[in-house]
Amino acid sequence: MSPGQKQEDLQQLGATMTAEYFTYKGVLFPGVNYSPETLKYLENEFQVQDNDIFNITYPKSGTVWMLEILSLIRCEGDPDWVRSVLNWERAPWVENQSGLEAALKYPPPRLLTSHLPVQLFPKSLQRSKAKIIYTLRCPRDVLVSLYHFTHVLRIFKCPSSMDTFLEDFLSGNVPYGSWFDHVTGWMGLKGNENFFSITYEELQQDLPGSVRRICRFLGKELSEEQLAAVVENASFQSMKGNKMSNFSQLSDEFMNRQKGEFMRKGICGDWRNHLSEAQSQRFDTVYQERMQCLGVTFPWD
Ligand code: PPS
Repeated sequence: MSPGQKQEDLQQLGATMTAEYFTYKGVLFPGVNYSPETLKYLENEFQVQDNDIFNITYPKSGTVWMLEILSLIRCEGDPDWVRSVLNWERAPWVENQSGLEAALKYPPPRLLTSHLPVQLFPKSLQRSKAKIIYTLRCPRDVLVSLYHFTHVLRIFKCPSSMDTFLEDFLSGNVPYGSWFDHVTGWMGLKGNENFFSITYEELQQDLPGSVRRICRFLGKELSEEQLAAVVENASFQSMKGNKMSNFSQLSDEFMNRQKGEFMRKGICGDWRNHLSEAQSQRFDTVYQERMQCLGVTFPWD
């Protein structure tokens, strides 16, 4: 979600830290560091390059974890880069103002991040050989992680209760829109040779095996030692202790650290601690309705 914008920049923009949203083509976006102009430029004018690698996710699905894995793969397991450069500079979020500026200055080959739904993604992707890595996570865990994060990240509106947030999530009335649309949209690229999907649950279950699969997709060969270094440095504990990866460097203007932290729990199935039986059933009903058309089975199904 990283706005990656310094306090001074915000002041220059005349922006205040109020959690306002705007809608662009039916999708909700935070009002700070995002604008319809940037999204329009990105969709129509941004040039995707053949050697770009895109880390794409719906929010709270493992974005920053995958960003770390890709950064470490790029450096063959050497942690220098991830320990010295902020993650939102290593793989900027192209859809926000500061991320787009960084992407435009990024010397190729670029490592870029995005939460955009497929229909808002740069059109130039269609003519390119850029590689897309799409990470998904159990949507109930996404819901819970996002619920907590709305209290921490000040550009998000705080929901009044889990009940209201659940309904907003199910109807797509949250930043970046509907999880269901995002997943069905991006998974429509499955089978394309430049598209690779993986789940947060697979990363949790077998990180070395997942890193091997990602390397194969990227055409990158790592020795066993290098692979072990990627795994070690991308662990929850390593990332939690790395100030370039744990968002501790993001200004307090953005983060309300009294309410929690970015590296929260990093586990699968935490939704069981937060959703009531009734909420879980309500989720299930909509999930069945919306996902049956996809014909893909996920680890959480
Ligand atoms: S964001 O804000 O959309 O970019 O967030 P995102 O990075 O997609 O998701 C944040 C959740 O990922 C967890 N996380 C990890 N889990 C396991 N291992 C590692 N290394 C790791 N890094 C980040 C993070 O804790 C958030 O999940 P929750 O459930 O809130 O703990």
